[in-house]
Amino acid sequence: KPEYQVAGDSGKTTLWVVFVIMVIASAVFTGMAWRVPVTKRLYHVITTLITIFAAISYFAMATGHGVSNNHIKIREQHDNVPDTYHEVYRQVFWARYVDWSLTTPLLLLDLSLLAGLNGANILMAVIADIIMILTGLFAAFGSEGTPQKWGWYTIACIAYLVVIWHLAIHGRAQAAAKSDKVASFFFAIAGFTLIVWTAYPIVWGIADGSRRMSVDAEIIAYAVLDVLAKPIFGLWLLFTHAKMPETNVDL
Ligand code: RET
Repeated sequence: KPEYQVAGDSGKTTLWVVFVIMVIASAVFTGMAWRVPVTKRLYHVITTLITIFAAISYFAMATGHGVSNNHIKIREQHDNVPDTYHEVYRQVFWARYVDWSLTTPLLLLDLSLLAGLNGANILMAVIADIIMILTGLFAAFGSEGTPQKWGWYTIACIAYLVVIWHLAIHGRAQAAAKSDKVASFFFAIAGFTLIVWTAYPIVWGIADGSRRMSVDAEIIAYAVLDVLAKPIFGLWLLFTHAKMPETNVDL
């Protein structure tokens, strides 16, 4: 008899709570955009799109639509009798990957504009980021729990290192060239981003990868990270931008 790993009440409630937080954040960021001239709204537009995409994805997950029951077979070996298989169906929320493939590039764009990164480096960081999310999707679905999924996971982690490289090395150098204030703000907010983002592959490895975390715990862990990575990040960026004219971009 197969085992079903599915969301319970705490997971479902959490999905709705985060949906509401993302809607409120989108409204707040829109209100903040309206207080500045349209030529100074680039960070506002990017940051609002991030929370709107997250709200849509959380709505899909909360209503039970952005999810699939992923089948895996775990082989059990016995002495002198044929192997048996333990079957597990675990809910995998594919809506997250749709969300991440759009929102993580936008988050990187926010950081890149703040640093004053050049076009070539921005594009390379964004493409590496998209490769990270798509290979993460292959890891989640591609291989019915076979070891190959860790191959995809490894490729995703290498792509993540490329993202970190562009932001940490080139981003920091460019920010330092702008001004001391921009440099220290970039160091703080990019450092915060690095810590929060790095928790995602850790949660993935424990939950989706090795199925040692319940679906509810997984939902709650990602919920905390998503609120930090999107609304909290956005508030910090937009409020600091308002006080720091050096962060303006001519685009
Ligand atoms: C996966 C699994 C494969 C290995 C790696 C991953 C990284 C994911 C990251 C996600 C960041 C998401 C954010 C969402 C917005 O709020 C795909 C989990 C490296 C870094 C910031």
